[in-house]
Amino acid sequence: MSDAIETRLTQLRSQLQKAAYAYYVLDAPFMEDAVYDQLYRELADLEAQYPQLITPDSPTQRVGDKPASQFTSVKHNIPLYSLENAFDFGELGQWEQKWQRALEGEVPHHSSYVCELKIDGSAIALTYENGLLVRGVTRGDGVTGEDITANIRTIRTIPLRLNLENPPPIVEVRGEAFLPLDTFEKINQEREKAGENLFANPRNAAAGTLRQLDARIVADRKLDFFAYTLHLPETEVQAQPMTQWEALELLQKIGFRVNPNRELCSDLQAVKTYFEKWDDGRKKLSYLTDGVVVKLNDFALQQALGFTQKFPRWAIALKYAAEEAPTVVKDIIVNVGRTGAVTPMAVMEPVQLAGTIVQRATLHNADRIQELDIRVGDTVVIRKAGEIIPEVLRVLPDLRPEKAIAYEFPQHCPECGSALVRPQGEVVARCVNSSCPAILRGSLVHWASRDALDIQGLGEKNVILLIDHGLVHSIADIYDLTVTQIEALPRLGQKSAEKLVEAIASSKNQDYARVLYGLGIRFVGKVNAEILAQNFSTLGQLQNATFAQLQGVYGIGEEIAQSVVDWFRVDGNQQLIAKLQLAGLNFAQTQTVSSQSNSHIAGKTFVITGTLPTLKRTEAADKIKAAGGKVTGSISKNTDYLVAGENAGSKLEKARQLGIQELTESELLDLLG
Ligand code: 1X8
Repeated sequence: MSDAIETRLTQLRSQLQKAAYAYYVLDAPFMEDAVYDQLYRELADLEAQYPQLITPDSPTQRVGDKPASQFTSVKHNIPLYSLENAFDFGELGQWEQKWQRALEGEVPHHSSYVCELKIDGSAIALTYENGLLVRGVTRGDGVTGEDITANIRTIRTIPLRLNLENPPPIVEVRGEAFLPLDTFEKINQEREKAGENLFANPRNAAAGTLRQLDARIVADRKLDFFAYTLHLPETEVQAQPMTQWEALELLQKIGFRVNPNRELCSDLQAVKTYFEKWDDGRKKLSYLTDGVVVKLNDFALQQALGFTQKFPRWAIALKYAAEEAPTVVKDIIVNVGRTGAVTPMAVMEPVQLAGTIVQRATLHNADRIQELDIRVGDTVVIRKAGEIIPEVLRVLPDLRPEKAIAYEFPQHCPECGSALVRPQGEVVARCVNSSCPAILRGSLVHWASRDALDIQGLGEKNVILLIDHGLVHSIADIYDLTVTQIEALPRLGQKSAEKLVEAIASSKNQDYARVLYGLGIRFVGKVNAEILAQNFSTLGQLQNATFAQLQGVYGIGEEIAQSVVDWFRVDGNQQLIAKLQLAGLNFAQTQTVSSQSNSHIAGKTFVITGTLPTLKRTEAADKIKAAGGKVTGSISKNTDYLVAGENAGSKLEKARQLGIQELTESELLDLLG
């Protein structure tokens, strides 16, 4: 009787184990969920009836039922080393030279490299005795970790029994436990609802989960695991893999999930290709990675090289530039822009982020500050996405110093002291004093910027010098500057003064659309300035245009039309125009365009989207306009051509729906002749 039951129990366990391996590790399930559940229930029922027959590797034994009161410290049999980091290919090359020099005169010292993604999780060491999982330990300080066996057992991709015929007495497997991104988000959503502190990132969430005393909570959290190191006893001569590549294959065979995105690379060039390929590819993965682990494939060479005090000499982590980083807020300041808009900024301890050192991040506006409840002294997580200014993503309240006081948004402009205005329903506070030095500074920097009047040498530093020394009180004043005045300023010699005066003078030749853009009228960006210049060919016409006339222009909406009308109503702006006109700036559309016009392009409307292979979008637009074409920002039925580069998104889709002709950059260049 008991024999038949034991046989059935063994069968059930083995079937369920195989099914779970196929499901979790191979990602190739062969058993219906319902069938699995039914077999599982049969096993659980039998075990309830015959508790003396329960084995520790039974699938029912993943979740223990009693929370632990604390974890016990365990010394690792073999220390868990960390990896040396390389932040660029130069450092990777130095590492190669170093290990090759260390092996000079020894065994043949060529080896291929194994590249594996570096998982952003928690390192774990697993011990199997006679094939059974007996212990799971955190990395700790590398020498001593904590026994978290009960929690480890809840991870479905960690086998409780090795899939090996005659398992060696002891096997150690190492790898990375992590939380999949979707699980991380779900956990944080639930924590938010429950009013609990949020985890800063999936790595913290994984580490926090592994140290949960109640394994039932851990089981709910759906941790996962990738194995990457296998230690067999030295006596296991036949079974011993010779390379890292073989070790990974063996790990997978005996029941572990091994990251599939590994590659054998014959040299550093191939490593570089792998690294670059995965810089994009990793963004589509369901877990976070922060680099590539490069290891010498040949175990004989690994052994010959050994370890330094801290690292293996035969492996290195080539890190991707971080896009999120924690840092400490030293101060909260506000910046007054050229429109008078007041933007709060966090000044932080400098931190490496996406390849640059960052010490300021935008806080957007007063509402956002209140939402974050950010305070001086807080530890925050900042993020940089693309070229956008870094922003503060969240505050880590557990790390807040006791004395931190809530931030109060200023009531007065920090530059001129006048009261800030925040109209009802708007999020932005503004300084409305038109002679505020901050507004003049911002306006002049914009006037001189590349897409506006493009005045070389008139960047923010020199603009501040000119204003602080009382040489400039309005944009128009720069046209009266003399070499003598400028060379008297600190840090500006005769040569640069002459150059600057020359650059200012030649800005008078810039076309009318650039002048319009340079005026900094709200909502009149580059594209709208072009449209306005084309439809109102002198500044006089534009100034006299009614709201209805403006709004009647294709591409000019209500908001823009109103903003233009409002701008011309301001006395100060009228004075500015008068002075600029006197200085000789271009206030009319020049007609040279038609003399160079190209019959394929002239009068046609273009939209440019995505990344072009050689030209910047602004360069392509300049070429089209020089040939008499029009460039607008959005697709409509009036669009003639869409010039599409890489990563063209919704515009391409819309153009296809409307049947608009698409051009590649080279087709555009052909049309341009
Ligand atoms: C750490 C990690 C390693 C690997 C992946 N992710 C990690 N976080 C790997 O080798 N595939 S190796 C490692 C270590 O040795 N400290």
